[in-house]
Amino acid sequence: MKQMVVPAMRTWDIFCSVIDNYGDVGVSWRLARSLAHEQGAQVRLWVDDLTAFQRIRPDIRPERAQQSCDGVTVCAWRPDMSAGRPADVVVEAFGCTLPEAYVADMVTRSPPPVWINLEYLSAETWVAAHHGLPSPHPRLPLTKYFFFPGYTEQTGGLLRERDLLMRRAHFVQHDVAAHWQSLGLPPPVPGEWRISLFAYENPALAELLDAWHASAEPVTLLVPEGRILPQVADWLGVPGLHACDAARRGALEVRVLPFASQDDYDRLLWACDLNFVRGEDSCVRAQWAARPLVWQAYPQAAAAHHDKLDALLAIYTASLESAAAQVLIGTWQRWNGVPGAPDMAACWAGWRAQRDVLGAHATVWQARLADHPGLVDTLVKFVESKRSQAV
Ligand code: TRH
Repeated sequence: MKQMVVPAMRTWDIFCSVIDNYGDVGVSWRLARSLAHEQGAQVRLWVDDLTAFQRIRPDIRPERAQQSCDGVTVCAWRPDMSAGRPADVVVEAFGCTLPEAYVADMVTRSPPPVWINLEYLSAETWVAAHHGLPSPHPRLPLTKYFFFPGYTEQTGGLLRERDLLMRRAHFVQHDVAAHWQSLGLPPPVPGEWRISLFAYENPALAELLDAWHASAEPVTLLVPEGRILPQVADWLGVPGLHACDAARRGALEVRVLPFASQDDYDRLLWACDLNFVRGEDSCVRAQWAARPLVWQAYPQAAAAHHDKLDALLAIYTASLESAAAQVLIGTWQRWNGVPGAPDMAACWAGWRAQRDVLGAHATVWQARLADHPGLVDTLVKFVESKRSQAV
């Protein structure tokens, strides 16, 4: 019997519209880069806001219609764009809606491209039931598939470059002191906390800074430029804060860092004892950092993000001993405005008491996540299965 030959899917078009912040382009970029590096794919990444992209990848030139970056062809997604022949695989990141003309061109390919809608990450249990579902186009002979990242094998997995854990382990062993030096900081003194803070505006910030101000151990707070800075400045009683500013109040030293490249931000997460992260991508990176984290979910209407918060808390704390779990849950809830959560003074006392337990758990959690296949491998397998059905 003749074996069916499935054409290789070498070309990928990834479309990303930047709504606000950096998560959408951050995730799309990681996906594009890994497909090119690890799968030998020819990837075009279409982004409608290259200035936002440049923040996380400083060598991007926003004025260019097309440029090559780390093996990926980065294209400006403009209303007048002409993409030419659609790729073998088309990824619509976060339901960004493809250009109509491009969709019309997809029909002219036989078989048509495999069309993926890459969804937002959530640990909620409904995700497994929705992962991989088809959505036929209402008029055209095209099917779009919903691909959900997630924390279980019933989902699309988490983005993780193949060499990520190795690079991190090498950094932790050899490069942390040099990293602090590059940020203008001495090595930490015994007992000191080095904490990174990446956050949206947050009403719980002042009481958290109060707790660190009064802390028994020194706290060095590293704040990359961003939306939280005006609130930090208010608390310090200064008119404003800029990159490289520093201030000390009690046990707390605040250092403002220039917004880093994505790769440098990873290194900051690896180096710190505790990371406050927000949104989606930094939350995952903090988990790969094997350091304790406090997550601020992207705020949604009717507090829908509290369900996401609860879902991640449930799996993250499932095997954590009760006292440490209570500290983590209380802090995440307070940081996300969940009514009835303990105040930050109580939370911080808990962190001090549970420091070792929470630190060890972060390592265990990272290893557990690493047992699952990564998102890129899972996506490629999924796409191959859809293509073989189509030929
Ligand atoms: O920027 P975000 O708040 O993005 C959010 C979320 O992704 C949310 O799900 C989405 O709906 C909303 O945007 C529109 O948080 P996130 O996802 O952590 O993305 C931040 C990116 O910025 C991440 O890739 C890390 C990167 N980063 C740097 O490159 N340098 C830095 O100094 C910092 C602080 C972050």
